Amino acid sequence: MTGSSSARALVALIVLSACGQRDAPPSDAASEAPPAPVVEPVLVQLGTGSITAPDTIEPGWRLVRVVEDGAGHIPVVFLLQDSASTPDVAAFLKQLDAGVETPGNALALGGPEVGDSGDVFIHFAPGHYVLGCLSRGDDGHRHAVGGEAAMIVVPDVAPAAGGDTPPEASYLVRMVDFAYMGPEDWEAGPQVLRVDNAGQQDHQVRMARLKEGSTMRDWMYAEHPTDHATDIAGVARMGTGVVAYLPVNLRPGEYVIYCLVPDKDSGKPHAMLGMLRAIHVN
Ligand SMILES: [Cu+2]
Repeated sequence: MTGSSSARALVALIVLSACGQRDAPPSDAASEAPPAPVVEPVLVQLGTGSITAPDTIEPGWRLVRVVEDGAGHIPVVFLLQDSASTPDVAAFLKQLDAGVETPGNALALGGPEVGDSGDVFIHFAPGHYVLGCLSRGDDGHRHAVGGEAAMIVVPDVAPAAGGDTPPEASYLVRMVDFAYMGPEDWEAGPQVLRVDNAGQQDHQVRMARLKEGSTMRDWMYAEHPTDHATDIAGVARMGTGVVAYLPVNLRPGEYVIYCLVPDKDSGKPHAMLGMLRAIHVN
Protein backbone atom coordinates (compact mmCIF):
# COMPACT_ATOMS: atom_id res chain seq x y z
CA MET A 1 0.00 0.00 0.00
CA THR A 2 1.75 3.12 -1.15
CA GLY A 3 0.90 6.72 -0.48
CA SER A 4 -0.05 7.21 -4.09
CA SER A 5 -2.49 4.30 -4.14
CA SER A 6 -4.22 5.58 -1.04
CA ALA A 7 -4.32 9.07 -2.53
CA ARG A 8 -5.86 7.69 -5.71
CA ALA A 9 -8.46 5.73 -3.75
CA LEU A 10 -9.43 8.80 -1.76
CA VAL A 11 -9.66 10.89 -4.88
CA ALA A 12 -12.04 8.25 -6.21
CA LEU A 13 -13.99 8.47 -2.97
CA ILE A 14 -14.31 12.21 -3.20
CA VAL A 15 -15.46 12.07 -6.80
CA LEU A 16 -18.00 9.44 -5.87
CA SER A 17 -19.18 11.35 -2.85
CA ALA A 18 -19.67 14.40 -5.01
CA CYS A 19 -21.64 12.74 -7.76
CA GLY A 20 -22.26 9.04 -7.44
CA GLN A 21 -23.12 7.95 -3.95
CA ARG A 22 -26.73 9.02 -4.08
CA ASP A 23 -27.42 6.26 -6.56
CA ALA A 24 -27.57 3.72 -3.72
CA PRO A 25 -30.28 1.11 -4.30
CA PRO A 26 -33.61 2.28 -2.83
CA SER A 27 -33.98 -0.99 -0.90
CA ASP A 28 -30.92 -0.11 1.18
CA ALA A 29 -32.19 3.38 1.91
CA ALA A 30 -35.65 2.10 2.87
CA SER A 31 -34.35 -0.54 5.28
CA GLU A 32 -32.10 1.96 7.04
CA ALA A 33 -34.44 4.93 7.11
CA PRO A 34 -34.18 7.10 10.23
CA PRO A 35 -36.68 6.46 13.05
CA ALA A 36 -39.65 8.73 13.63
CA PRO A 37 -38.84 12.17 15.07
CA VAL A 38 -39.84 13.16 18.59
CA VAL A 39 -40.29 16.88 17.91
CA GLU A 40 -42.00 18.60 15.02
CA PRO A 41 -39.46 18.67 12.20
CA VAL A 42 -38.18 21.72 10.37
CA LEU A 43 -39.02 20.73 6.80
CA VAL A 44 -36.70 21.71 3.97
CA GLN A 45 -37.22 20.89 0.29
CA LEU A 46 -34.12 21.09 -1.86
CA GLY A 47 -34.10 20.90 -5.64
CA THR A 48 -31.77 22.09 -8.37
CA GLY A 49 -31.64 25.87 -7.97
CA SER A 50 -34.43 26.00 -5.41
CA ILE A 51 -34.99 25.62 -1.69
CA THR A 52 -38.08 25.79 0.47
CA ALA A 53 -37.57 26.31 4.20
CA PRO A 54 -39.41 28.16 6.97
CA ASP A 55 -38.44 31.84 7.33
CA THR A 56 -38.72 31.65 11.11
CA ILE A 57 -38.51 28.78 13.61
CA GLU A 58 -38.70 28.58 17.39
CA PRO A 59 -35.39 28.05 19.22
CA GLY A 60 -34.16 24.82 20.80
CA TRP A 61 -33.29 21.34 19.58
CA ARG A 62 -35.02 20.86 16.25
CA LEU A 63 -35.09 17.97 13.82
CA VAL A 64 -34.06 19.31 10.42
CA ARG A 65 -35.57 17.09 7.74
CA VAL A 66 -34.32 17.70 4.23
CA VAL A 67 -36.09 16.16 1.27
CA GLU A 68 -34.01 16.35 -1.90
CA ASP A 69 -34.42 15.71 -5.60
CA GLY A 70 -31.47 13.29 -5.78
CA ALA A 71 -29.07 15.70 -7.49
CA GLY A 72 -26.29 15.32 -4.94
CA HIS A 73 -26.96 18.16 -2.54
CA ILE A 74 -25.10 18.78 0.73
CA PRO A 75 -27.30 21.07 2.84
CA VAL A 76 -25.54 22.69 5.80
CA VAL A 77 -26.96 25.02 8.45
CA PHE A 78 -24.71 27.99 9.29
CA LEU A 79 -25.12 30.30 12.26
CA LEU A 80 -24.19 33.83 11.20
CA GLN A 81 -22.19 35.40 13.99
CA ASP A 82 -22.43 38.83 12.44
CA SER A 83 -23.48 41.42 15.01
CA ALA A 84 -25.54 43.35 12.45
CA SER A 85 -29.28 43.21 13.04
CA THR A 86 -29.79 42.13 9.43
CA PRO A 87 -26.80 40.07 8.32
CA ASP A 88 -25.43 40.39 4.81
CA VAL A 89 -26.39 36.98 3.45
CA ALA A 90 -25.14 37.76 -0.05
CA ALA A 91 -21.66 38.59 1.28
CA PHE A 92 -21.64 35.39 3.35
CA LEU A 93 -22.59 33.26 0.35
CA LYS A 94 -19.92 34.91 -1.75
CA GLN A 95 -17.27 34.04 0.85
CA LEU A 96 -18.62 30.51 1.19
CA ASP A 97 -18.40 30.06 -2.56
CA ALA A 98 -14.87 31.43 -2.81
CA GLY A 99 -13.30 29.23 -0.17
CA VAL A 100 -13.04 25.65 1.08
CA GLU A 101 -13.55 26.61 4.73
CA THR A 102 -16.53 28.00 6.59
CA PRO A 103 -16.25 31.82 6.49
CA GLY A 104 -14.84 33.23 9.74
CA ASN A 105 -18.04 35.04 10.72
CA ALA A 106 -20.11 31.85 10.62
CA LEU A 107 -20.32 28.52 12.43
CA ALA A 108 -21.30 25.32 10.59
CA LEU A 109 -23.89 23.30 12.51
CA GLY A 110 -24.25 20.26 10.24
CA GLY A 111 -27.05 18.92 8.11
CA PRO A 112 -27.98 15.60 6.54
CA GLU A 113 -24.92 14.53 4.54
CA VAL A 114 -26.02 11.41 2.70
CA GLY A 115 -29.09 10.43 0.74
CA ASP A 116 -32.09 11.99 -0.93
CA SER A 117 -33.76 12.58 2.40
CA GLY A 118 -32.18 12.94 5.78
CA ASP A 119 -32.75 13.92 9.38
CA VAL A 120 -30.38 15.64 11.82
CA PHE A 121 -31.12 17.23 15.20
CA ILE A 122 -29.53 20.66 15.43
CA HIS A 123 -29.63 23.20 18.26
CA PHE A 124 -30.91 26.63 17.24
CA ALA A 125 -30.19 29.49 19.62
CA PRO A 126 -31.86 32.81 18.80
CA GLY A 127 -30.07 34.36 15.81
CA HIS A 128 -29.75 34.35 12.05
CA TYR A 129 -29.04 31.20 10.10
CA VAL A 130 -28.40 30.31 6.49
CA LEU A 131 -29.19 26.86 5.16
CA GLY A 132 -27.23 26.39 1.95
CA CYS A 133 -26.04 23.60 -0.31
CA LEU A 134 -22.25 23.14 -0.42
CA SER A 135 -22.16 20.95 -3.54
CA ARG A 136 -20.37 22.50 -6.48
CA GLY A 137 -21.89 22.41 -9.94
CA ASP A 138 -20.14 21.99 -13.29
CA ASP A 139 -19.43 25.73 -13.26
CA GLY A 140 -17.38 25.29 -10.06
CA HIS A 141 -19.80 27.31 -7.94
CA ARG A 142 -21.55 26.01 -4.86
CA HIS A 143 -25.27 25.38 -5.29
CA ALA A 144 -25.83 27.84 -2.43
CA VAL A 145 -25.07 30.78 -4.76
CA GLY A 146 -27.35 29.32 -7.44
CA GLY A 147 -30.59 29.64 -5.53
CA GLU A 148 -30.09 26.86 -2.97
CA ALA A 149 -29.80 28.98 0.15
CA ALA A 150 -32.40 30.24 2.61
CA MET A 151 -32.16 32.48 5.66
CA ILE A 152 -33.89 31.26 8.81
CA VAL A 153 -34.52 33.63 11.70
CA VAL A 154 -34.77 32.22 15.22
CA PRO A 155 -36.39 34.80 17.48
CA ASP A 156 -35.58 35.21 21.16
CA VAL A 157 -38.72 33.43 22.43
CA ALA A 158 -39.44 30.27 24.45
CA PRO A 159 -38.13 27.02 22.92
CA ALA A 160 -40.37 24.91 20.69
CA ALA A 161 -42.37 22.19 22.48
CA GLY A 162 -39.92 19.40 23.31
CA GLY A 163 -37.04 21.52 22.06
CA ASP A 164 -35.34 22.36 25.35
CA THR A 165 -33.74 18.93 25.73
CA PRO A 166 -31.66 17.08 23.14
CA PRO A 167 -32.71 13.61 22.02
CA GLU A 168 -31.45 10.69 24.09
CA ALA A 169 -28.22 9.42 22.58
CA SER A 170 -27.26 5.78 22.08
CA TYR A 171 -23.61 6.39 21.23
CA LEU A 172 -21.08 9.19 21.28
CA VAL A 173 -19.04 10.01 18.18
CA ARG A 174 -16.43 12.57 19.22
CA MET A 175 -14.46 14.23 16.45
CA VAL A 176 -10.92 15.58 16.94
CA ASP A 177 -8.14 16.62 14.51
CA PHE A 178 -7.98 13.94 12.97
CA ALA A 179 -9.77 10.95 14.49
CA TYR A 180 -13.09 9.67 15.84
CA MET A 181 -13.40 8.69 19.49
CA GLY A 182 -16.15 6.73 21.25
CA PRO A 183 -17.37 3.14 21.23
CA GLU A 184 -16.71 0.93 18.20
CA ASP A 185 -19.33 -1.72 18.96
CA TRP A 186 -22.91 -0.64 18.43
CA GLU A 187 -26.22 -2.49 18.60
CA ALA A 188 -28.44 -2.89 15.55
CA GLY A 189 -31.79 -1.13 15.27
CA PRO A 190 -32.81 2.51 15.62
CA GLN A 191 -30.03 4.47 17.36
CA VAL A 192 -29.23 8.11 17.89
CA LEU A 193 -25.59 9.18 17.53
CA ARG A 194 -24.41 12.18 19.52
CA VAL A 195 -21.80 13.76 17.27
CA ASP A 196 -19.58 16.45 18.73
CA ASN A 197 -16.62 18.35 17.41
CA ALA A 198 -13.80 18.71 19.93
CA GLY A 199 -11.31 19.63 17.20
CA GLN A 200 -10.10 22.92 15.80
CA GLN A 201 -11.30 22.35 12.23
CA ASP A 202 -14.73 21.60 10.81
CA HIS A 203 -15.50 17.87 10.69
CA GLN A 204 -18.26 15.61 9.42
CA VAL A 205 -19.41 12.02 9.79
CA ARG A 206 -20.14 9.91 6.76
CA MET A 207 -21.19 6.35 7.55
CA ALA A 208 -20.75 3.57 5.02
CA ARG A 209 -21.87 -0.02 5.30
CA LEU A 210 -19.26 -2.52 4.05
CA LYS A 211 -20.55 -5.08 1.59
CA GLU A 212 -20.46 -8.77 2.44
CA GLY A 213 -16.86 -9.98 2.24
CA SER A 214 -15.33 -6.48 1.91
CA THR A 215 -13.02 -5.03 4.55
CA MET A 216 -12.28 -1.42 5.48
CA ARG A 217 -8.88 -1.83 3.79
CA ASP A 218 -10.52 -3.08 0.56
CA TRP A 219 -12.71 0.02 0.65
CA MET A 220 -9.89 2.44 1.53
CA TYR A 221 -7.58 1.35 -1.28
CA ALA A 222 -10.16 0.53 -3.95
CA GLU A 223 -10.26 2.24 -7.32
CA HIS A 224 -14.07 2.14 -6.96
CA PRO A 225 -14.89 2.37 -3.22
CA THR A 226 -18.62 1.87 -3.87
CA ASP A 227 -17.79 -1.70 -4.94
CA HIS A 228 -17.01 -2.29 -1.27
CA ALA A 229 -19.36 -0.08 0.73
CA THR A 230 -22.55 1.97 0.51
CA ASP A 231 -22.96 5.32 2.25
CA ILE A 232 -26.05 5.17 4.43
CA ALA A 233 -26.16 8.31 6.60
CA GLY A 234 -24.12 11.22 7.82
CA VAL A 235 -23.84 14.66 9.32
CA ALA A 236 -22.39 17.43 7.16
CA ARG A 237 -19.66 19.75 8.40
CA MET A 238 -19.80 21.03 11.96
CA GLY A 239 -17.56 23.70 13.51
CA THR A 240 -15.59 23.60 16.75
CA GLY A 241 -17.73 22.89 19.80
CA VAL A 242 -20.86 22.04 17.83
CA VAL A 243 -23.07 19.09 18.84
CA ALA A 244 -25.62 17.39 16.57
CA TYR A 245 -27.64 14.19 16.82
CA LEU A 246 -27.99 11.77 13.94
CA PRO A 247 -30.79 9.18 13.97
CA VAL A 248 -29.82 5.96 12.18
CA ASN A 249 -31.42 2.55 11.81
CA LEU A 250 -28.68 -0.05 11.53
CA ARG A 251 -28.55 -3.62 10.37
CA PRO A 252 -25.89 -5.90 11.87
CA GLY A 253 -22.66 -5.69 9.92
CA GLU A 254 -19.41 -3.85 9.44
CA TYR A 255 -19.40 -0.10 8.89
CA VAL A 256 -16.88 2.71 8.44
CA ILE A 257 -17.25 6.30 9.59
CA TYR A 258 -15.07 8.86 7.82
CA CYS A 259 -14.54 12.56 7.15
CA LEU A 260 -13.90 14.17 3.76
CA VAL A 261 -13.62 17.76 4.96
CA PRO A 262 -10.36 19.15 3.48
CA ASP A 263 -7.52 19.92 5.88
CA LYS A 264 -6.86 23.66 6.22
CA ASP A 265 -3.12 23.30 5.62
CA SER A 266 -2.60 20.40 3.22
CA GLY A 267 -6.00 20.42 1.50
CA LYS A 268 -6.13 16.64 1.97
CA PRO A 269 -9.42 15.10 3.08
CA HIS A 270 -9.30 14.36 6.80
CA ALA A 271 -9.80 10.64 6.11
CA MET A 272 -6.30 10.64 4.58
CA LEU A 273 -4.96 12.05 7.84
CA GLY A 274 -6.49 9.21 9.86
CA MET A 275 -10.05 10.42 10.33
CA LEU A 276 -11.81 7.12 9.72
CA ARG A 277 -12.93 4.33 12.01
CA ALA A 278 -14.33 0.82 11.74
CA ILE A 279 -17.66 0.29 13.54
CA HIS A 280 -19.07 -3.13 14.26
CA VAL A 281 -22.86 -3.38 14.58
CA ASN A 282 -24.10 -6.45 16.47
CU1 LIG B 1 -12.69 15.93 9.71
